[in-house]
Amino acid sequence: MPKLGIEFDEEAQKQLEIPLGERELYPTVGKYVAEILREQGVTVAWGVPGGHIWHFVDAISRIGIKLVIFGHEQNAVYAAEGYTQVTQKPAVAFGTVGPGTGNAFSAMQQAFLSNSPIIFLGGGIEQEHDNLYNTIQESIMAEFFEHVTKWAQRCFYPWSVKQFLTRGFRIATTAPYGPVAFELGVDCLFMKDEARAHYWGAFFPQHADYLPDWRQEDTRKPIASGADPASIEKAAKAICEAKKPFMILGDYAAWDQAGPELEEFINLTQIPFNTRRIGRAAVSEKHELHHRGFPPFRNEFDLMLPIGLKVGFFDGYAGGWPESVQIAPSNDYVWTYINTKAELVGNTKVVMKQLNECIKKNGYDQIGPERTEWAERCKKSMSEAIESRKARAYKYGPDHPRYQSKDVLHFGYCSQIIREVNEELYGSAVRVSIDGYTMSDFVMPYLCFTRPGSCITANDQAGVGHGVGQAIGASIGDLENGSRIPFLSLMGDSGMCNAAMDIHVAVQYKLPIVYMISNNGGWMPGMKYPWYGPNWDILGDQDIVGGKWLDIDITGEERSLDTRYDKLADVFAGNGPILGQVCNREEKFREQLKEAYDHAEKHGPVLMNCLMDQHLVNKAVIGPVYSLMYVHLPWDELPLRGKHSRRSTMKGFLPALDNMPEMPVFDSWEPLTEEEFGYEPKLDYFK
Ligand SMILES: Cc1ncc(C[n+]2csc(CCOP(=O)(O)OP(=O)(O)O)c2C)c(N)n1
Ligand SMILES: [Mg+2]
Repeated sequence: MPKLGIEFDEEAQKQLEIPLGERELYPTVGKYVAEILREQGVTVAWGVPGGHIWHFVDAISRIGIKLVIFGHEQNAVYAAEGYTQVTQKPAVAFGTVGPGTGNAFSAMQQAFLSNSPIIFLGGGIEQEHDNLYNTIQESIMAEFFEHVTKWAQRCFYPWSVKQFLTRGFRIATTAPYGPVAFELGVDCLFMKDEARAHYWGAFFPQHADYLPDWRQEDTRKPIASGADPASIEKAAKAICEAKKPFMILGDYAAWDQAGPELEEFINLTQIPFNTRRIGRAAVSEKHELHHRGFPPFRNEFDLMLPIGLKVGFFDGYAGGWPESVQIAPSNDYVWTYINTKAELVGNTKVVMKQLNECIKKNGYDQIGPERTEWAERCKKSMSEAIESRKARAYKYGPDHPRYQSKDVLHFGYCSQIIREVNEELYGSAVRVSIDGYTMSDFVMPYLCFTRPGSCITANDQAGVGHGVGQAIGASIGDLENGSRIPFLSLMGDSGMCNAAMDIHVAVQYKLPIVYMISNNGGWMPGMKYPWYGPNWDILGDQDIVGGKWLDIDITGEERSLDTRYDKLADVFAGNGPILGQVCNREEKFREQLKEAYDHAEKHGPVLMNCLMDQHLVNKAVIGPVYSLMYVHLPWDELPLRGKHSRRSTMKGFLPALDNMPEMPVFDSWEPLTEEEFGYEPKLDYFK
């Protein structure tokens, strides 16, 4: 048990020569903050300190809560997110007024979009300066966080802090979950508690008062309730009658820790299921009815069951779905654009229990031959997909002529090897964060997970740079749960440029993280082949490879593949053991990954600088969304691959295309060949 500050220990206070408060401000807001965090079961707080917030940051430490200090607040909030997604406990992050809270913004927005319950504690300025902009670091974070939190509150009175924070934890963990932010500014921190006697609320103290352990032993637990029983009956009947149902487990399958109930449901009903985002592996993906993605015969589905799933952009807004039974953690997760037979609103664990009981009571678990045949077809489809994905990946393996002769790796081959090594060494229990745009496309169908909260992403934020912090938070969450299975953080080189200096935190705590950097020399370099030409030829002369600007030779929108991310290991080595590797030969990749896991498990982080084939691109880049992004580019200036994509995906939207000959979209796994350029690249990217 860590030593507690005197201000938290009434017995120790009695021994003091001069009572607390006679030589220092007491009681303090810091004490209030720390006590609530303790009451809520917080064990770690993530952030960057600063002058305005020392007051509560050191109180948090003195009460026995671990501070994990970052260089950038964005990474601290990402770490809080990784932690909450792995532990399903709310997480606390902090940053100082102005630059600190400003830096946290993007990660807070991500937490909002991914429903991560983060309690952000920030600093604030004294109110009398409002709108003068004449004091240091002036900003009103409660106002700018308003858009990306469930509740952003500027706090003025010390005596309301405890009840505000108590409410904050409740709001953050009420579905849909999400971040809350408290601005604990100078007025609040330095006002004497005794001022309360002169405040009007002193007449009615109870409404602002904090009630210790307000839900008694349940104070730390999210509030959970079930669905309307009549809707349960209706849903169970629809589920029983469906012949070809399919199910998608979303985030709340994980947040609500509904794995056992979901597994029972799947076994009772024999419904094949896919899992998404942190809901991945809410039921292990090794379950025989798990189907990664939809089967090719998805148009035969006759009932869809989205479970705690945000059915948004990345689910095509339910396009092509049959009617559904929606199981949602709150009304906000009931999607009105879905044709719905029944909706069950409540905590996923509780609702699934209700549903299972109803199914058993009515004998709906007597599975007919049609359902059995459906389940068998889906199982077969999954095992065939696993085999064909494997065959496709090996086609681009070490025996492929391109990878025999070039010192680069194919994203697809690496994805298959990651799958195999994760299974061989850890039975697929490795958690993974997905940063790096090109890798995210290739690797997703290859990953196999067995534990909920295993697939950590930027969710709808789709940002880059989150993986560094998320890996740190997730690893610490896993260590708290007693697991030292390494965490695989799939980083793009752009995410590294954004966030990598905070890897020092991973080194300091000897965290078992393998940062695998898919280094393709920039942000989506493969994008130039369909849309810009090998030299970024469509851009202005000052930005094209070979151009001159301020007498500087311009090398296009790329970084050198020789950017040595592995050498950050030397930079950070003073903080603890860290290994850097260069991976550029496919035949060595498997052994290097194993070596990386071994080092991570035994000693600490690893940086795998993987030199990737720059001629590959996320297939979305040649799909309809990017074709629309680049719809402004003149047809005659487009390279061949771009013409093909526009022709096949923008038909109807651009009627002139309809009269042109068919042009199939290129296979995104097939690296661009030299002949395809049509003209010489000015730099030799094949070296
Ligand atoms: C913070 C942030 N800035 C900009 C973007 C826009 N963006 C989307 S993908 C991408 C490139 C990512 O590059 P990298 O991580 O190196 O992956 P690659 O596609 O090169 O494999 C960018 C800049 C973003 N998603 N997030
Ligand atoms: Mg890149």
